[in-house]
Amino acid sequence: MRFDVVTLFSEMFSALTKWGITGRACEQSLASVHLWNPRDFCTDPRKTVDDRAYGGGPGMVMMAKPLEDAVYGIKASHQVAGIKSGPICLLSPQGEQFSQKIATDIISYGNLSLICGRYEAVDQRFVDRNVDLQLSIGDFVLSGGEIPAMAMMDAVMRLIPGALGDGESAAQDSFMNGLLDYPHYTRPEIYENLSVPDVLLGGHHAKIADWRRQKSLELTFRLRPDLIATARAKGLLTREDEQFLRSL
Ligand code: 4H7
Repeated sequence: MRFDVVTLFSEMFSALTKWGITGRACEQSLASVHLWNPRDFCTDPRKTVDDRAYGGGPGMVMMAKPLEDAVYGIKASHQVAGIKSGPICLLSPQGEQFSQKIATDIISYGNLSLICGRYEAVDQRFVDRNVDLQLSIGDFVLSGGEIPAMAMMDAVMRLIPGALGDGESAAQDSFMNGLLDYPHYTRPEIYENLSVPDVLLGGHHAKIADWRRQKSLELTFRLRPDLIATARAKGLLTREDEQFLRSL
């Protein structure tokens, strides 16, 4: 999976490329992150990437030209590599809500380009001419698109075959089955007078699986009833699941 990221702050991406599961995926070349600085595409000596907003108001606007030239650079580089360019995505508070479903869709594109906005906004003409989709990680405003880009890239990288180690499985991740995760426990068996549920100590694997499934269902029912409705509509709930839900 290849990511091309247009950002004024390329160093931020070492948080993703140097650490943990995403760092390992990059090291093993299961994922690659290509960073593009719009400043490198400026032609003026000052390397200007922002300017005041037409119509007035506070804050600066990212200029269309350096961003568009960076996108042309990305597309030329895809051509050299002999790959078809995937979607160009702007991380934006106005975007469609990112989800596990979208993460699985992105994997199938093979490559994705991410545009990270800074300052007050991005010139709309760059968006209209170059951006295929806008994604948001939630209803809040950030100073830049870098953190949303990294959040999305992390979610996508976990889905690359081989990116997770033996102990980790994307298929078992919460949300892959449409439900919230069940509670987890590790040593010690008693912590501050609180014990681990008996069933987890018994070694009866079928009983443990049933308990975990029921905890997932119960938590999802109480905290995110909307997810139960969606899982039901997708046929992800068994007759036993439905019977258990009725008992709550
Ligand atoms: C595109 C356009 C994503 C990107 C405008 C990005 C939240 C999210 C950004 C802006 C983002 C999200 C620039 C508008 C900074 C606000 C103060 C970057 N914020 N910004 N301004 N929810 N900001 O996914």
